[in-house]
Amino acid sequence: MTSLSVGALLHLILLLVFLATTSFFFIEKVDGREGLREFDYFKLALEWPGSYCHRTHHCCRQNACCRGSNAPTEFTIHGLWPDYNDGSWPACCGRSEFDEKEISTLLDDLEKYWPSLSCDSSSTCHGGRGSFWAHEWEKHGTCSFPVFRDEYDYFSTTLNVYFKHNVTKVLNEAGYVPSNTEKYPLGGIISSIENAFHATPSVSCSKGAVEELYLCFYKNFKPRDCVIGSIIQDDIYSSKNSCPQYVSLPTYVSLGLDGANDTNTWMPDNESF
Ligand code: U2P
Repeated sequence: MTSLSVGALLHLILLLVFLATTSFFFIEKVDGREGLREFDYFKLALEWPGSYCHRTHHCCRQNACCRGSNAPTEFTIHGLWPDYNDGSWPACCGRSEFDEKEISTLLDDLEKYWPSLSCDSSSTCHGGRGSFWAHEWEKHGTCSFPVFRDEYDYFSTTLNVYFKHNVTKVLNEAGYVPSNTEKYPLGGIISSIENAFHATPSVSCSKGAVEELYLCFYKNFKPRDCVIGSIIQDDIYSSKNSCPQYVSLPTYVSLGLDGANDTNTWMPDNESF
């Protein structure tokens, strides 16, 4: 009787340990809402429009690649991502849905510096689809608690951090100017950012062209390295995204919504008008 109780007790303890471990894993990696541990640092992800816009095969109003002479020619914002030091990150941490009214006073700046470079709508955390901003706020912004508590704070601070760290200007001043013929040493690009901001960025490429550049920050927005020791803080050096030793910063000529006159790659997307 006593030995049976001890055995049952041991089973119970093992079951409890198992449940505690698996539910922790589930909450942290899958659900990403309650019980989530606080993130470690921020990553500001910047997109190079010259690379992204080459993927635009049809035009629509929401895609900044379609703005003709007003299409972006400098790095634009992809998002401000709360990340963990182990290379993973939380996602979809809030139940509230994106509300554009909360950031109405920021819309001009967001259109200019944080535009969508695609005609596709983005997934939201509530099973639907929405704007690029809705996706970024719901997936990443809601996980940046307690640094940000609302949408306005998240978007306005991200814009300010972006304005304070002008990567395009730093690269231009170092001679890394947009070109469809030049190739630049990746090490030189990284060093020029390091010299300007005193922290090491990371870079991702597609077909030998810079696609994204990441600046990393402590929670107080002081710059920090994106790479700590031997741990690379994202998957940028995976075979899929790795940059070669020499990379390009391609330019892109946008024909614009009304300029799709004689090219067969630009088909106005009627449902978007
Ligand atoms: O890298 C592919 C996508 O994974 C998400 N990502 C990547 C690195 C990181 O540190 N944090 C992070 O969230 C991004 O997803 P998105 O915001 O585009 O949905 C990134 O594009």
